[in-house]
Amino acid sequence: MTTSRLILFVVLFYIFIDSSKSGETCMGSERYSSFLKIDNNYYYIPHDNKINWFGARDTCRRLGADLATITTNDQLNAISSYLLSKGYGENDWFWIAGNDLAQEGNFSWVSNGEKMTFANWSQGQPDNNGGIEDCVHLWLREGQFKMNDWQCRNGKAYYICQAPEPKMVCLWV
Ligand SMILES: [Ca+2]
Ligand SMILES: [Ca+2]
Repeated sequence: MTTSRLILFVVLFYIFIDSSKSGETCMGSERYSSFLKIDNNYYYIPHDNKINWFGARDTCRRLGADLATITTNDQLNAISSYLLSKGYGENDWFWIAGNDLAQEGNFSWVSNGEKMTFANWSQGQPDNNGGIEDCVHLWLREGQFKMNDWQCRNGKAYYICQAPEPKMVCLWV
């Protein structure tokens, strides 16, 4: 065995040991994907299909996570910078956990039930347009990803899941 092959073998062996520590095994056509660490939080931001807010929340919950709860400007800036670095633009909208489903105009986080004490709304929002906008998403406005209220059921967007700790998930591919 040459030295380079030996090194490759050792590296693969440690990758195997490391992945087996998670206690999860992806089956068949599934593959692992990890939550991204952005600033001090862990996110999963798929960019495949657009779904409504309820579907987005269900998907996050199935992954042991929830829709993202953004409580500081630093956290929003970190997410916004990441999305901009990936080239996402004005047509890429991302659901987060904010909503005023329980009481019009009183926004809270579905993830923990807390009131939304922090928000960075884009200009003129939230406007509850048509009387049916109760779920919050991020969109690129005024050079940064900011918040807008939109239609929970009829609105289709990407979404941001947030996990409380580092996480690997199995995904269908
Ligand atoms: Ca509303
Ligand atoms: Ca709106």
